[in-house]
Formats: sequence, structure tokens, C-alpha cells
Amino acid sequence: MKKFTHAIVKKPCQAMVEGLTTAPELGKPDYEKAMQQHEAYVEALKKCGLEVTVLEADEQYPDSCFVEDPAILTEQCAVITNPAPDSRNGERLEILKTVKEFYPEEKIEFIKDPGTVEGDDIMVVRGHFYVGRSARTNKEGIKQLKAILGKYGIECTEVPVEKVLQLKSAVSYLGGGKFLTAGEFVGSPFFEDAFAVPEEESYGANCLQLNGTVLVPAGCPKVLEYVQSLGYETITVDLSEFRKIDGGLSSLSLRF
Ligand code: CIR
Repeated sequence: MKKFTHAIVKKPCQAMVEGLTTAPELGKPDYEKAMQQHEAYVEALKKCGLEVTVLEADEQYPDSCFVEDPAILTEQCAVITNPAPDSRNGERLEILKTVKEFYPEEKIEFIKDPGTVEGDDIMVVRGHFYVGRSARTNKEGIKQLKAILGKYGIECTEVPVEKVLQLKSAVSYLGGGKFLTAGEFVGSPFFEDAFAVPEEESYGANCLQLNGTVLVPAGCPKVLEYVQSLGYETITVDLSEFRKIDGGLSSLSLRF
């Protein structure tokens, strides 16, 4: 099992209330509550044995707490992605400053225009990369990413994402060959040994397995029960305020 030792997170900024969302009916996030939830998330990462670098909030970018999107960190290299929305694109230069603290310059690669890629479209399964072709990650971006990762001997499979925002909005890999799938990925030939997350718990399809412990979003009892039935320790984290702006559990950190 892959061992994770570090995580990078970024505190939510007050402007997060203006973050991008496909679910305005959920209302705007409560910033104070989001801060508390973020602190609890950081504690959960620490309980999984990770050393956590906590970056200060950046009011320039409402969605900048979702650090998973502007970078992809692998054992061999780091890739600075190219987030599609104008309001997020500058996040890549901010995260680069931190990535440079952990990777030598020659191991830092870049996705360039007109290619777009976001980290939530990447799911790693035993070293193999599944890459969602979505509203945020385009064909050219995937071509560039394949070429970059190919230099390091990493192979990719492209997965069409049609209904949800990004790949991991509706699928996650728990380890041991087991997936959680929701919505369009239920029954997908890409992810065969999967628990079909019931629709009312679809937010729970994005869980994180870190060093044998699985972080599960609060309010997903069936997902929690399934994950525990596999023998994993679990930590439940309430991310209600991030959900209002489409942020999944994995989106709030980069793990490596
Ligand atoms: C966005 O639309 O970009 C943000 N509001 C949410 C990003 C979520 N990213 C993720 O789950 N990795």
C-alpha cells in the first residue's frame, strides 16, 4: 500500500462565499463554519500520519482552498496543471511556490494552453492514472499529461466524464481493488469492483484512503458502513460548507 507522508492544504478565504458552484440551491457557504470544518479536516489528515503544510488563505482566488486542482504530485514528478476557469487559473502560480519546496525544478512539469487539466480529474490506482475528460480537463490537456507522465513510465487511461464536474466527483479508489462509484460511473467498465453509492449519499463517493484509514464525508451512513466492512478505520469529516461550492473531500488537499 502506498505510504503518504505529507499533505498540503490551504485555508479557505472569505471570498469562498463567491466560489464557483453548480448547486446554488444549497446556499452560500458560512465562512466561519468552513474554517472550523477545515481545521477538523487537517486534524484528520494528521491522524492518518501525514505532516500537513497549511498555507494561508488567498483572497485573490475564491476557490483556492481546493488545492488538489492546480497540481498533481507523484513520486516521480510534480505537474502544475492549468485550471480551466479564469477565476482559478492563477492558482497554479501560487501552488508552484509551495511545490518548489518539495520538488527540484527539473521534476516540475507544466500543462500549457490550450490544454486544461485539474487535479480532481486524476485518480491513481496502483500507480496507473485514470484521467477524466470533463468540463475542466480537455483533450489537449490529457495529451500533454500523457506525454509528461510517459517520460516517468506512468501510464494513463482517459475516462469520459459527462454529467458530474470532475472524475472524482463520482468515483474514488479505496485500495485493494475496491472503488466507490456514483451516478454515471455506477456499472462503469473502468471501475468494476465498486460499491454503488446511493443517490442520496452521492457526495460520499469522494472518500480518501490514507495509510489504511479512510476519510468519509459526514452524512453518508451507507458509504461509511461499506468502508468499515472492508476493515478500514474511518474518520468522518463534515464538509457541508465546501459541498455548497462543489468541493469534494479530496479537493481540499494534495497528498504525497
Ligand atoms: C470549482 O468549481 O472549481 C470549485 N468550486 C470546486 C472545485 C472542486 N474540486 C475538487 O473537488 N477537486
